Amino acid sequence: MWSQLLIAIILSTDPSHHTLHGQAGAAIASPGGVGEEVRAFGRIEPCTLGATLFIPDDSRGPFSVVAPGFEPGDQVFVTGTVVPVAQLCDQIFILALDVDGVEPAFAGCGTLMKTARPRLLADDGRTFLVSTAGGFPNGAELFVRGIVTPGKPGEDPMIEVETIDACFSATGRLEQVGGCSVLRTTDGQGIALENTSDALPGSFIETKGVALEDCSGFPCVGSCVAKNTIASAFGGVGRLTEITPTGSQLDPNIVVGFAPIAVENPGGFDVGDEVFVLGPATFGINGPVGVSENQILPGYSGFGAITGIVGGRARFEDDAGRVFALQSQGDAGVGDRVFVTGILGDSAAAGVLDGELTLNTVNQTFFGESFVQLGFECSPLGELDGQLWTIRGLPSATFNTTWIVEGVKRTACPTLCPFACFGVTRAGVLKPERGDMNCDGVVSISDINGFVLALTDADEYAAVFPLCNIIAGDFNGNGQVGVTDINGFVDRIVGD
Ligand SMILES: [Ca+2]
Ligand SMILES: [Ca+2]
Repeated sequence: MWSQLLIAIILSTDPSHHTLHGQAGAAIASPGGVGEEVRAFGRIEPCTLGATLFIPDDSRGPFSVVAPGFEPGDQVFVTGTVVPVAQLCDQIFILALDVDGVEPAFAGCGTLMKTARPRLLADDGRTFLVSTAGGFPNGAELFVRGIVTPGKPGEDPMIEVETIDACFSATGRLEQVGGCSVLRTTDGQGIALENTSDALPGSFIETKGVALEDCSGFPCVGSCVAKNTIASAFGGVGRLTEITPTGSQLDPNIVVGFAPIAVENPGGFDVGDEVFVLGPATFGINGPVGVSENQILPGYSGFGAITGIVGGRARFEDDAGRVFALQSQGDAGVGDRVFVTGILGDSAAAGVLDGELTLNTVNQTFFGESFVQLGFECSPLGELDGQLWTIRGLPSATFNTTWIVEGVKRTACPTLCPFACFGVTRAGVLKPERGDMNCDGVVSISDINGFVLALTDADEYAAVFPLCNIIAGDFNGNGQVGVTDINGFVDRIVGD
């Protein structure tokens, strides 16, 4: 049975990249053919059943390895040979390395300190002696790569320097452009990367490495970075919900339903502002929890449709009639109803368009009814389109009720539950109780604004609460909301 499964997986494999944390479409590690010699810097990552993964910095692999004494996250230099043995790792078969040697290594940026012996104060807080300063001045920001040897008692460990160069550091989204892996930054620049490690196209990453002057070895034009390391970052749109002297909270909506994320730098933005945040992130079991040294720019999110392609760029018209040019259109085509987020920027065609959206996401949306139920640790679960989903972002977790939802089907879900995630962006209970004007399932003072709107401007009410039924404000049963319903509403709010 296992061999049949292995064959099935190999046959269904796209060898151009591998998915370590994806779901369906599991891939076998490649390239890196059997019999190939590997001598590479990289890092150790967890596998299952005690095995470990080696992820080289040269975009080969990953490979399963036996590396006693090393732990996930360790930077290493590994020598070995690819063998025709596959290890099941996180539901993916990974080719194994017959390891000749594993040595601790360092690859990263830091500040050169020219004391009696040159040292590197690494960005991760560690201090190393370096075998050479490479002619750089004191205080230089450098990218150093080499094998680490333990220091004498009381001394720092020593990096036997393999390369030492000026440090290049950037954060952005990994994209495939032709045959080229590019880091797309917030200013629109595309930087070709030598190493993409196990990062998936579309993911936000932080990379550190060496900026090359000659990029002729890369399959794309522009700037390029070699020997680079990859770390996960957070990039996305949300609303600032809180600003404190020590930082801010972001309620992110490209990742609908994630817990709020702590944002180190709120810039000049205020609570309630929609912003795009990008920076190195710390991650918890359910996704990102904090972003530091972040960029913060005006953000946008909205529902609408792709209306056409102009000059090679998709046009997006949102439900308010605003028209934007998109940097990328994802899998969506003209006419598709979508939910779009991105950085809101001025357009060169100002006056024609309402702006351009860069580093944007385009998700096709679902609109319909969902029965919400208890799923124990996966709660709440919802039925949509004949399938069970982990529901994220519902305004309340009222079980065994039917909601009208509009949102985004997400293939990856940042939980340990076996169901894919549905991110709710707008929701309303199917049959709101009388007085529940925002149709969140409960009657409270938060319904007052909705009632006033229903009373004064039914069209505006429908625009602000597109999933709600205005008839929830009809207390005297005459089929419409009017001044004769005010007493009933007030009685209901104050508890009769
Ligand atoms: Ca309500
Ligand atoms: Ca009425």
